[in-house]
Amino acid sequence: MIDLYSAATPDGHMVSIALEELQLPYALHALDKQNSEQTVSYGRIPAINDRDEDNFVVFESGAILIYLSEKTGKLMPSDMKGRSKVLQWLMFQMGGIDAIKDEASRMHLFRVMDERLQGNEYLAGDYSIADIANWVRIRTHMRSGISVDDFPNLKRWAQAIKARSGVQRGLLMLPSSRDIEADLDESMEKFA
Ligand SMILES: N[C@@H](CCC(=O)N[C@@H](CS)C(=O)NCC(=O)O)C(=O)O
Repeated sequence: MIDLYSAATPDGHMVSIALEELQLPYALHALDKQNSEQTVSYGRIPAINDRDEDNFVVFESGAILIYLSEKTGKLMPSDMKGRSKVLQWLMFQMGGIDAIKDEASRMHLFRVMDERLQGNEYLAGDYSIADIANWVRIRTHMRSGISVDDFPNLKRWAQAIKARSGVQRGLLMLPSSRDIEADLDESMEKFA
């Protein structure tokens, strides 16, 4: 059993979605992101504690996704190049999409993803932790009214991931405020 310490933030949703997609049993400790002292790792969320591995604690959302993938042998291939591709797109989120500061860099990074998704169903081979990590961020960026018509492949990919039942379950585990969810849904519809 895994303890998940998390909140309704993109990084928090990333981990609840991965746990749902992997169908791993977990106990959710839903915390307030402003007041996350009850977590197991430096007062930060998301974090997990794997009770079956001598209470092994992992923090940082990207590291948690890699850990869960390696624990289950799913959502990331084990061959060197396949694994590298997933890690490249995971790091693309951590260092790029996650850190977008202005409109020009956002447009650039969306263009990179759109080109990648032209002729590729997912970012790195089969559906993987890289798709989950990028999707939670794209979802929140869509709230800010980007010109979506320029990114047809990104649109198709975002809709396909949204439709996954594991993704929906992962979001529902940590509901955002009603206003935010309605806003996100509306943006996602416009995006379609
Ligand atoms: N890079 C981290 C970001 C995590 C993060 O910023 N967590 C915030 C809430 S969204 C937090 O725990 N803040 C409390 C603190 O740092 O003391 C990840 O991806 O897990």
